[in-house]
Amino acid sequence: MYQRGKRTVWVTGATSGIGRACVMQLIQRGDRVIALGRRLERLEQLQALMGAHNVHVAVCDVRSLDQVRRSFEDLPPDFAAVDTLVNNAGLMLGTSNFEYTDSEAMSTMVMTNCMGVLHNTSVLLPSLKSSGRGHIVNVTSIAAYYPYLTGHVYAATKAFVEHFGANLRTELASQGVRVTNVAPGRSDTEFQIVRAGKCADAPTAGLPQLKAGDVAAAICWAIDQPKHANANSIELVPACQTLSFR
Ligand code: NDP
Ligand code: 8X3
Repeated sequence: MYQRGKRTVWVTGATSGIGRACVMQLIQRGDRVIALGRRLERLEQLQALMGAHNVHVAVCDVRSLDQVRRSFEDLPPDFAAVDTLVNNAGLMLGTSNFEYTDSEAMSTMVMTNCMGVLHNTSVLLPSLKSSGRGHIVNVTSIAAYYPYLTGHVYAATKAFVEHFGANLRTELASQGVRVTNVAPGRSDTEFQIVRAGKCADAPTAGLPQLKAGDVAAAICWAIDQPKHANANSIELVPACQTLSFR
């Protein structure tokens, strides 16, 4: 079996859901992880669970290029040689049609889902390149491919990341950096709670969902591919999630 060697992985959105599951699976496979998010208490709990020698944590809002840059500059030596970036932090806000969506929610989605990916990618890229085996995994969404009611801004941010990843791949392929887009469907995380906010029910309440660990396993699988192979994109949905009618 292919032995991929120990990696140093930067995971955004590690305080919950897919990001947290990803941190745990990577460490269980022997990797070192830098776990980022805004909620310090959650990060400290994760570090206590997984061990400080395995996981370095950093409070970082991905909307701020300065915070991303500082988090990278402050890495302890054991964690400084980052070769893998998982652009996972993201959110959807609101359950209404576009005309009832306020501009603050729109801006938060664009800044987090689009600019967050650009900030982390630009700060980490020199390290990924110099590692000689860099890998960027973007967590997008099936919303990037299949339109749905109330998807509007969120889905468009995920389409942005899909195209950014696919285009970035063309310039990085010759520089030893792989790019994978992972597009999950409905997953059992805090995503719908964040999305619905004060609303009682998210539109997907009660529907079958993937587990966060299912998506994390797909991310790990992509990272595990031998150096000569790249998983360009992975679309992973609950077996019963239909895509034209939801
Ligand atoms: P969660 O809400 O459980 O996790 C989202 C993570 O993003 C949290 O760790 C949160 O950390 C972090 N985050 C949000 N805003 C910021 C910010 N400004 N700066 C830094 N971190 C931030 O949802 P998921 O695990 O489901 O979401 C992970 C990714 O998966 C997202 O990109 C989402 O769009 C995508 N996705 C999710 C699907 C689902 O059904 N769950 C389906 C398809 C895609 P904190 O609040 O501590 O900063
Ligand atoms: C969200 C995808 O299917 O939960 O990214 O709306 S879905």
